[in-house]
Amino acid sequence: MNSGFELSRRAFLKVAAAGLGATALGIGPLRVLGQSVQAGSAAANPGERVTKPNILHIMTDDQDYQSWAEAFTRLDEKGSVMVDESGEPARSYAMSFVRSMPSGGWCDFTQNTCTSAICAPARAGLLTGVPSRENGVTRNGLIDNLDESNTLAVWLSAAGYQTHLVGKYSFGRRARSRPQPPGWTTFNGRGGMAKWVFAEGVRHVHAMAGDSAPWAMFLWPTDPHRPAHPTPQNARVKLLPPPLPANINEEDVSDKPAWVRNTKPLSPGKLQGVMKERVRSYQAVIGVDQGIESVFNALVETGQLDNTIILVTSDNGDSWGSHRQLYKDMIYDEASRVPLVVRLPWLTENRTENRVVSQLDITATIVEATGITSGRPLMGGSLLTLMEKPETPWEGVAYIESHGSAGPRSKNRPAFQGLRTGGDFWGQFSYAEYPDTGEIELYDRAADPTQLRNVAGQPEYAEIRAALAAKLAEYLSRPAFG
Ligand SMILES: [Ca+2]
Ligand SMILES: [Ca+2]
Repeated sequence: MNSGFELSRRAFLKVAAAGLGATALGIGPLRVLGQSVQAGSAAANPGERVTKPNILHIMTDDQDYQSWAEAFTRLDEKGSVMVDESGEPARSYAMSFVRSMPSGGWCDFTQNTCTSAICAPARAGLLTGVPSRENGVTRNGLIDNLDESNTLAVWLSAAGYQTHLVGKYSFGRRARSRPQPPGWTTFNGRGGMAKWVFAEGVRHVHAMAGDSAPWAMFLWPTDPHRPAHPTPQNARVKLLPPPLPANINEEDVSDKPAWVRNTKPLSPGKLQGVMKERVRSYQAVIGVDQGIESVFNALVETGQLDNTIILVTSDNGDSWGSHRQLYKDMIYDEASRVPLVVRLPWLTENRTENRVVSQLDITATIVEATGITSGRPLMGGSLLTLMEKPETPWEGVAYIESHGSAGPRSKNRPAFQGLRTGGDFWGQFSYAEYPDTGEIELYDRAADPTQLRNVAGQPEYAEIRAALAAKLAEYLSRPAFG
C-alpha cells in the first residue's frame, strides 16, 4: 500500500549526515524514511517549540474512527481470507503510513470529539474555533451565515502566513459561484478527491519551500464520503472491514429518544449494501493515506518537516447501521468520535492520549502554536502543553451539538446540545438534552461503550446527570449567533 516511495537523495544525505549507515536502517523503504528523519530532525532542538511553524491540516470527509483504529482483513482474488506467515488472517490498516508515525513526535488522540458531527458545521467550527450556535453555520448550506472576515485564515494571514485551502470547503454547488473568501492566499474549495487534493498539496509544499513566510495549508479531500470513489488501483484491494460494533441495528431501542424508536431496523438487503459501501470507504481511506505519504515526503525532500506541525483528522464519523442509523450528526460515538493525530516537530516520542479532546481544541492549538491573535472567544483549549507534558491535568469535556436534520433515515431528528466527557475530572459520559422534546440521553461509556443503555432516568446516575446539566449550561451561557 505504500508502494511507490523512494527515498530522495536529499533525505538520504540527511541519513548519512546523521551517521546512520543504510544497513542500520532496516529493510523496507518505509522504515528507512521513519528512522532517517527521526535522526535528523527533532534532534536539533528537542523539546523547544518552533516559532511560527508551518501548519499542515488534513481533514477527511465522513471517516469514522474505526477505519483509523482497527485493521481490515485482506482477501485474495477469490475473496478468501489471506493468511500471514504464522497462519493468522492477514490484516492491514487503511492508514498504515500515518499509523507508522514516521519520524516520531506524534500523538494519537483516541477520544477526539466532533463539536458538530456534520460537514459544513464541522468545517465552520474549525475555521472559527466556536460551535455552530455561535458562528451561525448550523446546517449544511448555511455558509452564508459565516462572517468570513473573522476566521482562522484571516487571523493567520494578518500574522504573515501564506494560507492555502484545497478540497471541500463544504458548500457544494454554492462554492462554485462564491468569490474567494478573505484571508486565503489561494483557495480551491470546490471539493475534490484525495489524489488531486494531495497532488496540489505536494505542489504547494515545493512552491513554498523557498519562501521565508510561514504557511498554513488545509487539505480537505472529499474521501471517503459516500458514495466513495477509490482510485481504480485501490478499488482492486480486496478486503473485509473490521467487525461492526455491538450496537449495529440496536435491538432494544426502548431507552432511546422517539426519533430512534421511530427508526426501523435495516433490512438484511440494506445492510448488505451498507457493507459493500463500507469496503469502498476503506479503499478510499487507503488513497488518503497514500496522499498523506506523498505530502509528508515532499516536506522531507524540501527540508520543511522540522518546522511543520501536521494534524490529521476527519470532520465527522458515520453510523453504518449502528443504532439503526445511516447518517451522522448524532451524540453516538460512531458519528461523534473521529481520528486525530498530531505531530509536533520538536517532540521525538510517539504516544497515545486517551483523554477526551475536541475539534475546537484544534483551532486553539493552531492559534497558540502560530502565536496569532484570535478574533473570536475560542471555546477549545490548546493541546500543545498536553502533548508536551502528558502529566498536565486535563478536564476532558467536549461540547457537542446538533441543530436537527432531515437525513434520509431520521427525518424528524430534533436538535440537541450535549457533552462528551473523559478526562482527569470526569468519568466517560455522553450526555444530550433535546430542548424541543424534553428528552435526555445519558450513557456511561465505561460500563456501556456501545451506548446501548440510556441511563438518564436511573437514580444512581442522578448526581452525574445534574453535574453534566450544570456544565452544559455553562457552555450555553455563551452568546449565540444572531
Ligand atoms: Ca463530512
Ligand atoms: Ca438499547
